[in-house]
Amino acid sequence: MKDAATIAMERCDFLGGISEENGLLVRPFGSQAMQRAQDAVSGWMQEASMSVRRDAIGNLIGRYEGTGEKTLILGSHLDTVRDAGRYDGILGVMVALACVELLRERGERLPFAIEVAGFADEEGLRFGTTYLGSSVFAGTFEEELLGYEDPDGITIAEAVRTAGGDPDALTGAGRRRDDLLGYCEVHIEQGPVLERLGDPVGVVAGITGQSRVRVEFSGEAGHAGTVPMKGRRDALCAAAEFVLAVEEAAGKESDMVATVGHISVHPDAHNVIPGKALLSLDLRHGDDAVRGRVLQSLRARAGKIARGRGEEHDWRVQQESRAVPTDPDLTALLARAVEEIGHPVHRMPSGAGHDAAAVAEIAPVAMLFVRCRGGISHNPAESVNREDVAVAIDAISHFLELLAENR
Ligand code: HGY
Ligand code: MN
Ligand code: MN
Repeated sequence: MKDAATIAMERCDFLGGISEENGLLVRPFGSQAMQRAQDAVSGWMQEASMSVRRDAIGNLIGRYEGTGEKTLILGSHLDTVRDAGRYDGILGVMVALACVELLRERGERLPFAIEVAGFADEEGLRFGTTYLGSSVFAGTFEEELLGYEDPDGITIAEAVRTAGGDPDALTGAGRRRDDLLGYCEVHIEQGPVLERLGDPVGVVAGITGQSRVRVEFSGEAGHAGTVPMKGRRDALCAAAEFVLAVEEAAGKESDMVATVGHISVHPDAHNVIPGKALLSLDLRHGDDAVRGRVLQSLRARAGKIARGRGEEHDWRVQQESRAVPTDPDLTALLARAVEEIGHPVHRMPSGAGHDAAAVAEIAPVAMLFVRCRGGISHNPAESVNREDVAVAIDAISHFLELLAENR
């Protein structure tokens, strides 16, 4: 009989093979690949005696009934970045499912129901936003996002409808705070700290705040061979100057990170001076006031660069997520569970965003990090080992027992 950690790892491998493109793992919101992945997870949930549903935005939710009224939510996200690893998000859903399967094998029912959420969009790959799935779950979805378009001009509303959801029901689909005991998410650390400490798992103290901005510079397209350098209004040069300004600004602030992960030019031809350059800005810090100050200074800098080159620029904040501390009581119980199964408790911040940040709007949240090799993530080389996954399953199973004792 295979152990729970081996099964969880094998399922991550299987889901890692369900991609929208050949040759790399990419599973965006509302894609065929997401549908196929959810169908697989739904089957495993049903085998674990869970009822399964998809909510208005397409989050997959499996429910294991308990004997009390309240519900504990476990889970993470099933979407990925582009050229992703197979554990970011997915491992959290598989560990949650493994814990329910262990209860079912023992024929055990807890004094609360357990729901395992496979959120439909945490990365925001397709629409540049983040927490689309968990924000609907938390009742904080902003209606203005419905008009956001993906690179093919398809809006979120259209994508939700095509995937079988109901865009008109997104703002009202939030769960009731009173129904929920809390939310606990297991996620790979995506950093090197646990590996350096030699700890299999870590307890998350808080999740960083982030700003996602769409910045576009507009100059004048022209012939690469005939337009003299003096007087050009090259949009890509303005963007390049801004990218370095971002790196410089973040480097000056301790614990700040800033990334331009996407850039595209128009008309994107070897012999044409770029008339437009569109880039993404991802700015993060644990203190929202510091993040806000740097964001404003970068906005001013973008304007100054554009004016200095006789160009225009467009600055559009796609989304802001505040820094979120995890719930002290739930986190203390999770730390106790880790300690009682014999592992050191290392409390640590999360530089990555997680669905827990969105669900924290309606429920106490706690997070458990799992060591990952070299801290590598958002990269196909992402890797965890079976023993650490087994520790995570044991920790969450014991956390459930402690929570049940307290009911
Ligand atoms: O970007 C993040 O922090 C997360 O992976 N969505
Ligand atoms: Mn991620
Ligand atoms: Mn993630």
